[in-house]
Amino acid sequence: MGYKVAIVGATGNVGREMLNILAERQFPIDEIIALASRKSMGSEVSFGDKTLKTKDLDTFDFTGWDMALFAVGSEATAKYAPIAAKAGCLVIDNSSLYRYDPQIPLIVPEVNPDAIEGYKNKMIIANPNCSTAQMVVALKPLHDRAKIKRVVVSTYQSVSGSGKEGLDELWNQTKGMYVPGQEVAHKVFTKQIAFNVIPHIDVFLDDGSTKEEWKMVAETKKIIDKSIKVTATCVRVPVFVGHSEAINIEFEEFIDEDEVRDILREAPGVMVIDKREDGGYVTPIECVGDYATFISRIRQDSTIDNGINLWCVSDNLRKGAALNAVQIAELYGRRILKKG
Ligand code: 11C
Repeated sequence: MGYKVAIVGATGNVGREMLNILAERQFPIDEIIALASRKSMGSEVSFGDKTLKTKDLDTFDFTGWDMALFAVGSEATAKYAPIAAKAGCLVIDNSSLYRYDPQIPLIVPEVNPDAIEGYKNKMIIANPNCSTAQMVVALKPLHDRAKIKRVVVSTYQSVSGSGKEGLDELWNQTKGMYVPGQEVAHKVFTKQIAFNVIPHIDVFLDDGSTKEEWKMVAETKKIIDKSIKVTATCVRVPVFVGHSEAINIEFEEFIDEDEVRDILREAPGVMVIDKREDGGYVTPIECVGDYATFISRIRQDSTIDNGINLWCVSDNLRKGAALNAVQIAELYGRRILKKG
């Protein structure tokens, strides 16, 4: 016996990955439905070796459905998630709408699985921002050993974080550079992204940081420990898929680089690739389609007492979004619904 699962926003980058991952992981499904806005209705999406025709989200009745994985913007989530939740269907939401609501659990299953019990509050569970998800998977086992005081992180985020339009802009702008008269102006991004980097993701806040940077701070505190101080600089880079992060960690207690490597080798969801030689580290192009968060370049930071530097790479559409949502669905099935 399996579950009845709805994918909301099935035609987007993340919705399609959710379907791929549910099929890959053989999630126990009795019935699946792909939902989309009326304008995408009828489009076809793949689910394993099957093809699903998307149905109209607007008229869908969630009664009797176990869970709905939402991969739409905050506006559509605000409209439809309460309808699904009210019908008794658990919402696993990939937007940022509910993440900071103290009543709603924000879950990375390798890090804070026990937070699942909070599903009862509103029948909604939030999925974190992609740049947070991969970072907390690496930080948690180290925090458990030596207590983290402060994290300084710089991100190198791929354009797929901006959706299909971001992917198209990088592709067309790059091609256009070589064809006189076919140059493509920036639209999705605030400056040219081809052959460039842009230190700006999401909107600016009053203190000069961006909302993407603020999300990394607030979400790390909510998922791991509110005492951890985080300062972030988030940068968009001309990479299609895969976010990278240079992370500097200051601990309460001394921890040496070999122990960090050993702890991370054993940590769930983490893969350590760390050879001190040419190419002995992971780059974003190598993480595409993978489930793991890859850690490389682990080394002592000798400028502070208890410091470690590391490099962290993951597929932002998978661990950063669709995979994490499916892992939450698995956790909810295993711990709460217990079917099958
Ligand atoms: C990006 N991290 O790379 C963003 C995308 O809060 O879920 C995901 C935004 C979010 O642009």
